[in-house]
Amino acid sequence: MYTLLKKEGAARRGTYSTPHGTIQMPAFMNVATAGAIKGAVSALDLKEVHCQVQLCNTYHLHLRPGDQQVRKLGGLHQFTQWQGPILTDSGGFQVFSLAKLRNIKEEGVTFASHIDGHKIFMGPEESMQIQSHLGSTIAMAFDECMQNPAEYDYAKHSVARTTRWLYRCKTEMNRLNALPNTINPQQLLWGINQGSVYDDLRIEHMKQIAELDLPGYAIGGLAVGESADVMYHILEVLNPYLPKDKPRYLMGVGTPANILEGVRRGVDIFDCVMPTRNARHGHAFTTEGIRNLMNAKYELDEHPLEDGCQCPACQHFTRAYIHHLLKAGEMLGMRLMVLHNLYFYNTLLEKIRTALDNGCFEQFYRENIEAVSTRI
Ligand code: PRF
Ligand code: ZN
Repeated sequence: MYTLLKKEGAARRGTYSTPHGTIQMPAFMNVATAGAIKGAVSALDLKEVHCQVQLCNTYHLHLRPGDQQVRKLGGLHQFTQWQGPILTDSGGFQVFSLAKLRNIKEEGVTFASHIDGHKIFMGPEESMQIQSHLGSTIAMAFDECMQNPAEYDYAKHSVARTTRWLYRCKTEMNRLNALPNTINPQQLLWGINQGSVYDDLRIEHMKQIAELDLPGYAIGGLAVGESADVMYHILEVLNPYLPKDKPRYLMGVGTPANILEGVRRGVDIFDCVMPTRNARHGHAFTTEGIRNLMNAKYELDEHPLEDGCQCPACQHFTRAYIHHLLKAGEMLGMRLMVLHNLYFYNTLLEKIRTALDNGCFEQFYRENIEAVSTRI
């Protein structure tokens, strides 16, 4: 259940209670695609970096190790040892971005596995069944995330199908939650808004899916190649149509600046591979900007990644050491970078929440929006 605590402009401070704990919002989800954060980070580390919620992927876990296997092992919470909320993405996005040779029909999507090429069918029912086996806290609806740019006529046709898929997801989720031996009989289904870059399609779709009175709504199909301004515009257009008493999730977004802009336009929760992916390439996020630890200027630098940072990496290790580890291809270099970046993202959201609590989010936004994207 979502509780709105405070508003500043369109920005919302709220809480979302789930059977696996309460999420303080706005929040950032830490991406553990195949049940682990890339960079050798476990659920035990996630606590240290102030993570509140973990995101896993239906598509990846279905292919490997298989959702039936995760189910036999007690579900994702037991399997990964993360006891807090877990959101699983439906496969709707990964099928379109990763799989080869896909064929979309009314029933669902046939595609070839990116691992060994074998043919798989996934539709709304299959996606719900897999997510039910995984036992996540929140299951995402099975949608089509269109390529950008998408033709208007194609987008219109696709969104209508995504709506029909949502009805099927809801029916199937209700059936699965009522079965005996379901891992999480209180699994929550969140809907996903699509409509490419077309205001009218976005609004029409949002109106339709809001009628289902789902416990949460995501905005999908953004950050897929359109400009940031187009993304912000869609958020503004959708704002009046998003249910006020439900959380709003902007899928796959984004940079620290995108997050500040998203919160400012009413978004409650985000996920992104950026903190982990950039860490693996040597880029550390800091409040002063982005630091490239591969740079030779850090060879003898005895400062932590960020002065004053309380993350597990910065409390002990120097830029010089991490620079060396990255150069030497030591896994520890990546791991320390990932811990720092996740801590940065999670505490950025903490600072945003504190600013909202104190009625000074606009000031926080103005003071940080430039710095977070500077390269230093
Ligand atoms: N749909 C789903 N997952 C997603 C997206 C989407 O549109 C996006 C788009 N940025 C990221 N992850 N199901
Ligand atoms: Zn740090």
